Amino acid sequence: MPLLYCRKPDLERRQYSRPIHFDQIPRRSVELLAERYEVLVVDDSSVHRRIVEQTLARKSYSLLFAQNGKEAVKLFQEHAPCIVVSDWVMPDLSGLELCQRIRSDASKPYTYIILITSKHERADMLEGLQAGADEYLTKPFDPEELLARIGVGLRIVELNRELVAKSKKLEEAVQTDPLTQLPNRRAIEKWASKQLRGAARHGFPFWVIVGDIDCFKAVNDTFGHGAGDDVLRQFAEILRKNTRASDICGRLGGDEFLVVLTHVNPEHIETTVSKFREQFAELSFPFQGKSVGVTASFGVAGFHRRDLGDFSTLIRKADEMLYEAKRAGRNLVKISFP
Ligand code: GH3
Ligand code: MG
Repeated sequence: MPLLYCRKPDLERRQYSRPIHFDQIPRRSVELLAERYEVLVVDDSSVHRRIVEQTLARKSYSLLFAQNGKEAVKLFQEHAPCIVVSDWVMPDLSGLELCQRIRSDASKPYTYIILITSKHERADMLEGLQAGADEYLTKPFDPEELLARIGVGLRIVELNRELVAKSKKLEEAVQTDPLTQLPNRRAIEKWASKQLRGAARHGFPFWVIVGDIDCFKAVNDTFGHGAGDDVLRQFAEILRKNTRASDICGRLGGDEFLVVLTHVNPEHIETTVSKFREQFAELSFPFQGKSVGVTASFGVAGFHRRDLGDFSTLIRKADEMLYEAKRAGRNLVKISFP
């Protein structure tokens, strides 16, 4: 029998968009906040499950119940509850093994595990903690203590969520160009090196395109740095809207941008890149009461699985093509076919 039953609180569930510190919010809000926390209770004894349920019913947690370890693993995979309150001795999978399974799953946010067991020895407690439990209570447990331990668990879970959210933001920031919000060189290189290995293995077409704004220094010198920034943002927008979600475009630095396209056949690459060039050349910038047009040149290098080249070699090749386009008069696309 898969899921025994799952009790949700009667109160309407509230969504909070960002983590909140417990000590920053009024008491009533703390109660409401509890509703977004799922607590998984695991015990093969229906009597013990009922006792834990009655204790936790004083708070508005979302409760999930499993009557054995296997059910608990299934519910954990589906719900990723932030707190697990588990018995130790169970017929199929013990509480210790459940702890180990939960700790070995790095894809889930941190789960606070409380073991409740009739094992009273100090060695048992140490074994439980070493298996991954955060807390250890012996039966018969004190309901007040269980609630207090869950409170500690929630503080830790909340801090952990905050940390994960902050490090995700930081990770995004170091990989994003602040002016255009496009990925920067570091992000593109990381993504492209992986894709290039895929292209070598599976033989799909892979193109590196370097785009550079023509005479951009003159835009800055004539209309000011703010106008130059507008041009950079518009160029970025054209690249972004013409790049599929499965590909990538970004800013290398200055007025130089990079696009990596995959799965485009050689007979279509010129038309595809010319679309970037044409759309940008069609724009008109209203600078100092004038309507100003700006163009860009593109160098393209293709990869074939026979090649041994790495990503930086491809950028270098695309750069050579870019200089050819500049030499030939600008507002052009030059391609090095693999
Ligand atoms: P070419 O056609 O040969 O590419 O000539 P160019 O003038 O575009 O090339 P150059 O490399 O001489 O000039 C690029 C300019 O881009 C110089 C630099 O001051 C300017 N630049 C670099 N980063 C920024 C930025 O973030 N904002 C603005 N407005 N200008 C920038
Ligand atoms: Mg330039």
